[in-house]
Amino acid sequence: MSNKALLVVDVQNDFCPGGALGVSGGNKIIPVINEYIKLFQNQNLPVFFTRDWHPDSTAHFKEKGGDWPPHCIRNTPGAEFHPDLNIPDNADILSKGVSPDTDGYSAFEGIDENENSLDTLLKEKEVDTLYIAGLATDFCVRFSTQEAMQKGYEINVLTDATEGVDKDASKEVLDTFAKKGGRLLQLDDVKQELEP
Ligand code: VGL
Ligand code: ZN
Repeated sequence: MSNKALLVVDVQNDFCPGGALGVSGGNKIIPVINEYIKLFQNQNLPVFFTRDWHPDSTAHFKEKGGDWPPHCIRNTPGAEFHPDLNIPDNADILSKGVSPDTDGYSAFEGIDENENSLDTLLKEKEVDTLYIAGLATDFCVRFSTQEAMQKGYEINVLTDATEGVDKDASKEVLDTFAKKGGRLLQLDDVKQELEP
């Protein structure tokens, strides 16, 4: 039984340079993420993708008291996954921040097209260990990782496959996870773990 899964958070146009909330260097991690995807696929391990998927008016946006300019409005080009991201046909995609009164920072708030939560899908596949990549280190990756730890998952943050809005804050976020027992890994570490 597989117990490891890859979780790719919010690699969408609006979080990449040129997007509404572009993370500087956000596109540079995509080739590395594609390597992780290949690695997990080759071992028949599940790969999950989240996407920020907001309505056009939401309490998450500044105009309604939130923190952010409009971004990742569902069914717009900014909300699409970055075209360089290799999404396998059998991947599970979870949409989050869908309702007009939530931020949806954590992947665990996401639902798939059948309204299954991430936690349900992970339990179904007997996943107990997550490898987490994506954008942004100091927001959605952080909240997703925190919630995964709270829920009892073993967590590995892929430091060469995540990028933050605030680079110093992102460093601190990673340090905090390491202190709490999460592991910080890079592609070579994961290759050694997964490839027999
Ligand atoms: C995110 C800010 C606003 C993220 C989402 O995916 O990290 N950040 N919405
Ligand atoms: Zn958002």
